[in-house]
Amino acid sequence: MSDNTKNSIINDQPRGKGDEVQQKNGTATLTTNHGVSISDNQNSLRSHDHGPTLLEDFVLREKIFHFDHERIPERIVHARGSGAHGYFECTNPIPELTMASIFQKKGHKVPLFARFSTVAGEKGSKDTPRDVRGFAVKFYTETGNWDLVGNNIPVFFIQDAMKFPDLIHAVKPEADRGFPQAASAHDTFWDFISLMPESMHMIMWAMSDRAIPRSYRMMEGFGVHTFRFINNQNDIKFVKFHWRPLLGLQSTLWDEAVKISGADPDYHRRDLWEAIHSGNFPEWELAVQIFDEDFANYQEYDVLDATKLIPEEDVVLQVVGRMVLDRNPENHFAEVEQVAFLPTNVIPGIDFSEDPLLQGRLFSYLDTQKSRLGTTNFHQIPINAPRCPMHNFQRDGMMQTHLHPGRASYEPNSLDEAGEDQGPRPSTHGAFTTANIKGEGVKLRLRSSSFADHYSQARQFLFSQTEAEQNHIAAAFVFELSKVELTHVRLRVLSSLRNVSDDFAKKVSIGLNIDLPKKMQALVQVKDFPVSDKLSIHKNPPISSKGRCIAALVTDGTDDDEINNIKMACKKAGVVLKLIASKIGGIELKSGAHLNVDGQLAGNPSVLFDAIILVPSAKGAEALLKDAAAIGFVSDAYSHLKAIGANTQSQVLLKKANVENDDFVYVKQILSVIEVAHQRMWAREPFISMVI
Ligand code: HDD
Repeated sequence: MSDNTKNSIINDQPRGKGDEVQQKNGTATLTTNHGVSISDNQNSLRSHDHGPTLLEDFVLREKIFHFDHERIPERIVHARGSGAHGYFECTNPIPELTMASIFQKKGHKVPLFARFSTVAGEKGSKDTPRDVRGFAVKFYTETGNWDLVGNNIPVFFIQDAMKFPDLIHAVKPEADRGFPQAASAHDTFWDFISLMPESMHMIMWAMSDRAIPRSYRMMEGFGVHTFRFINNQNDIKFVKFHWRPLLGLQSTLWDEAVKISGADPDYHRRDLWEAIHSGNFPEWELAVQIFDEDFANYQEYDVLDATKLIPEEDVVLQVVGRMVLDRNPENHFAEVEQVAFLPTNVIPGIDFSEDPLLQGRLFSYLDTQKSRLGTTNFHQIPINAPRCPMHNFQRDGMMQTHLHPGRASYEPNSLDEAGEDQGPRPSTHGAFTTANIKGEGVKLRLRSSSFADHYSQARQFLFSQTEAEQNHIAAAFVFELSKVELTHVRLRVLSSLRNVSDDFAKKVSIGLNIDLPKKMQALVQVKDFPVSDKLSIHKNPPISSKGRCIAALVTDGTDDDEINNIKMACKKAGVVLKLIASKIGGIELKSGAHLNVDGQLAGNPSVLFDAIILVPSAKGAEALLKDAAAIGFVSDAYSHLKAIGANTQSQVLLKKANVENDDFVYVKQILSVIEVAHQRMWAREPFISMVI
């Protein structure tokens, strides 16, 4: 039999917020999904105190039922992502080029939601693998939602959507073993690549530092495909879209990216969240490249081929507006997970091109949203819903949340003649119109011969990089191909690579210590295109340390003035300062005052920061000599080519970490570190790493 006295004691245990307190404070009462208030959220209903749980416990049943169904299928690609709200502001109207509402008036703003992602990894995978990054923006315009669903690399692996499932199957964890996670360094990926020479241009980008960005805030975005603009006179122009980050382009080093994965798998998500949370709103310029049929006809590549780009030197970038991300999501699932991007979401004034990759995408995304979000009514989820009026005769379906009044759910109808609402009607005024493009020919499955040159732009990309960047690309090839177990795959990659550059392929083969195989037959003669400086990160460095993060390593006895000066200088430069000490409880400064710190040394290796400053006391420095985390903190910063500021007391640490003095090791004016936190000392690299 139940012991009522015992039961009441257990039920009355403190729960943080008691019912009366909740009511007095105006806190909402806990209810079921159907609005019935719940008195006890700790105990299920049982037949007696040691008895079985009763079937009638609808509160328990509903809670567990809902929990069991919390997950929805993750995205097939781009599963791992982070997002934020913001706005787009038109800075340079272009009504002469397009009737798109957002480009008509200077200062005109529309809200938007952006989502950045990796491609290959699953939803819970790390943020910093070597991978392409998704760069998707949903503009909620007054003429409908426009989704620009791009990447941080301006070209793609394949030319035709027909190959997309194969590409993704090849890069995802291998079918039998289920690994590796979020990595391209494995047999099936490189097997596919070696058999698809069209991927070589994209592969050069994927092996470059573009694929290991420092932050979502510091990468470019590209619409990749050629699109069309249409103006009010029905004039048509080709257009390519580019996002340029105000903080400049910046990447990590490979060894750094690997270590960040362990130290903080959420590195990019946290970075974006914290920047917005602290009011440092990330910003990008939106620029367009405009060209016409004539220009397209005279290029040595096809502008409808997504494995090709148009160098900025050939068609200048015209800035039309800016995107500012100024609000973090309130609920990751409701917003970042449920946001559904559709390349088919275009607005009047913007139209597709016949790029066969884009054409395939136009099918794919609608399908995937239904399978992920479970209903054709996914557009009613708040993050996906247009912010402009929306009327049609589509009805019902699973999870219908709109109540459509009236008798008619068809068009045409004549209910107005009976005095009833006839519902919406098509209108030519400002409506979406497809560009009138003439086409003729024979129905076929064939790739145009203008898509045949797979190597010339790959070569152009390679030779547009600095020596250090080329070395990084070679090192990435060596790393990835060293993980490949099938010898014939390695050889086939090298034989294809010889078409990009014999010297470069030789360099990689030396790194692998294997003989260079015969050159793969290219479909057409490889050409030498002029170098394009805009393709290099190092040739277009960020202009200031704004938005970067510096760590100051402190110990008991650290000088108060030193810390205060660092704090002030960081604030002035717009640099985030994190104080790191051996223990999270903080330190006692030289003056005896207590100093709170932001992180514990063991959990905050220097890979998480753009530069470091060492300001221990003499006694503190001696103690740190016995701490591997402290030595690693210094030696990693040095080998990752970062600026190091070190006060006199910390010289012993530099010595123990084998740091050699150079222009980026500041032992006198340690505050100088703050001005160069966005830079890396490339000249140091040949001395400390096995660059090829
Ligand atoms: Fe895709 C998601 C970008 C080719 C099929 N893609 C997805 C996302 C981005 C891109 C950024 C994530 C959007 C988000 O944050 O939710 N995809 C690209 C780019 C491509 C590209 C720049 C080539 C230029 N994609 C591509 C092809 C196909 C797909 C050729 C299929 C034929 N992509 C998908 C998808 C995804 C997707 C399976 C997965 C989740 C989703 O759509 O919403 O439908």
